[in-house]
Amino acid sequence: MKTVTYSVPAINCMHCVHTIQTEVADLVGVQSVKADAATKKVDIIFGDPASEEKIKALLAEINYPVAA
Ligand SMILES: [Cu+2]
Repeated sequence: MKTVTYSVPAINCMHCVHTIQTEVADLVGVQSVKADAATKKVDIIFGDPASEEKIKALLAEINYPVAA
């Protein structure tokens, strides 16, 4: 298992939090996802077959791209 924290500036309300948590949790291999509207950060715990590339691609796809 791997833990990552991403900065996602587009998070600004509980709806964003809910969307991100629901979508990322659907990725196979993701064990936990916690988004925070105050800090605009997303904590994710995952293992195979999920990967940082897949998670970042998904976040970009749903219009919550990870800050570089
Ligand atoms: Cu929102």
